[in-house]
Amino acid sequence: MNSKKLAAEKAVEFIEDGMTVGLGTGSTAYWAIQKIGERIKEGLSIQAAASSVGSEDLAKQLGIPLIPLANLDLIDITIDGADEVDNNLNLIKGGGGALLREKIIASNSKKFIVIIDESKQVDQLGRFRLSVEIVPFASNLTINKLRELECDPQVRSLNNKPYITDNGNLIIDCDFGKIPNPEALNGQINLIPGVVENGLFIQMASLVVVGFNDGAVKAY
Ligand code: ABF
Repeated sequence: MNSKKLAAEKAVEFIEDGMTVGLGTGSTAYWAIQKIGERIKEGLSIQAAASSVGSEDLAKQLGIPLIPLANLDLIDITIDGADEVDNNLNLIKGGGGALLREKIIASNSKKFIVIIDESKQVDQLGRFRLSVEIVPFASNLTINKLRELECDPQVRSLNNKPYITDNGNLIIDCDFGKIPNPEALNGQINLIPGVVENGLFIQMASLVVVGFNDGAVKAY
């Protein structure tokens, strides 16, 4: 049973005609975009904004009408994955490298639905390294400031080169261990000059839809 697909398809049921829809990024959001594409073929009329170049390309292939982020005022509903979700609806996102656009879209959405498989549920955030997007031109200085927060910062790489985001920035993956106060850490990180955004999404989710390996789907 594909638990990511189950959660994604459940979330897509919330989309109605006329809505502006935020498209997430990653292997769970992939299934949501596929399902939206199917519903468009059946007559659903929406416009969508993508959180990454990858999701934009997929949406184009599926005939989903797109609107540039710069032209948007408000998004009705956004459906996106996460790397971890705790019991207070706090998230770690950013494993896919699209956290900046994802956070902008989520924070401008009337409803933000997070879709996960059961492995992403945690009691306390921090098992997954926290991604921090930084501007590249002063990277060592910014990384030193992150290190002062005691997190073992590592520059993300792809094919032996630094990974560059859709926005031309670097991703620093930081191991904070368990994060007892995500809200405070979010503030501390974003106060560092050179940091663009980090992957902590504090109580932004309206609904979490979880797919289970046995075929169950639960929302809370
Ligand atoms: C995006 O994709 C990210 O914010 C998150 O890092 C990742 C989740 O990945 P997947 O759905 O592929 O497990 O939503």
